[in-house]
Amino acid sequence: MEIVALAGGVGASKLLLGFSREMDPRALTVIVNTGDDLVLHGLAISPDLDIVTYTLAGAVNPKAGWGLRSDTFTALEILRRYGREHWFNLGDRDLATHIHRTALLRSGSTLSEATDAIRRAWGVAARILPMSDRPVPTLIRTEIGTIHFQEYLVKHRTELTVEEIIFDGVEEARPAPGVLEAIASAAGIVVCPSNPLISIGPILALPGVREALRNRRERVVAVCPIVGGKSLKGPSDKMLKQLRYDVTALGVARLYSDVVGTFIIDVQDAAQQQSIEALGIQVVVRATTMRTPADKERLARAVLGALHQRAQAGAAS
Ligand code: FO1
Repeated sequence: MEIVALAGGVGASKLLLGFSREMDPRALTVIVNTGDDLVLHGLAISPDLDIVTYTLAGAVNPKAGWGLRSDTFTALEILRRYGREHWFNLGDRDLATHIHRTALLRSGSTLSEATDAIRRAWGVAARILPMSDRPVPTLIRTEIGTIHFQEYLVKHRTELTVEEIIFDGVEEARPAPGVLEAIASAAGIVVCPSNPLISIGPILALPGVREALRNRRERVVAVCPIVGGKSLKGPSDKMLKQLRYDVTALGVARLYSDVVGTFIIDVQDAAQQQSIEALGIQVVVRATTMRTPADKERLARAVLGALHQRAQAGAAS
């Protein structure tokens, strides 16, 4: 069964690791947010693509969820000495990936091609697609002005107030080759438990993606990233609140109601089941926090189970 997953970074990659153990990873295509991408020190950095690749390769720093295991930060120290920006923690080993990606892009490769070369070098069997080959930086309007998402997240540690989220240039961008085709042909589509506003939001904002998902709504299963009114990972809760969305599973379900047929919510939020079902979404209640490898595999099995069920219902009707 060919599965497509829409993914951000750390939260998504935990579930993806579960999938890679519970199914043939060659049947998995991951469409990754690139709104977080930035250029620093002349290097093209794609945090979410790297988080997904390193995680599936078993090479991610397990504590942070980003960067490489056992990395050191000597180059960053020297960049600091030179008076260069050093708020974004680029590890020495991780730098090799950014140098390689930048060189490939400079010699004419697309981001899709560079991403494929990197995941092959790490021996990752799943297909990893950037959402677009064109940069679509996510900008955050705050009280100090409009800044790049990474500046909001890392430099300002999410302490500024989010007034607006801008996907810069998204109207002119196109989904990367294979993105719409993968959505159209997959047996099942998973929306990972990533930030709905700044991880899944940029993918959905690309011309044609939302419509492609709407056409497959019955086969789309999302895992809720909000549990008990809090983010599983990152600033989703804070951002939802500041932009006046409900910080609940129901609030996220409303954002996804046109594209998602099944929503997996946590046992803590079971009381919201009926209100979510009233949106025309089927609800599955499970333990969704992923701390251990067993948690990741259990949730992956639950998602695959829901997808199988929808595929069978589709075949029967
Ligand atoms: N996240 C941080 O919170 N602080 C960092 O200094 C940081 C550095 C970094 C370097 C490379 C990389 O691939 C990711 C990095 N991240 C860092 C994580 C990343 O910025 C975010 O988690 C994602 O963009 C959100 O999905």
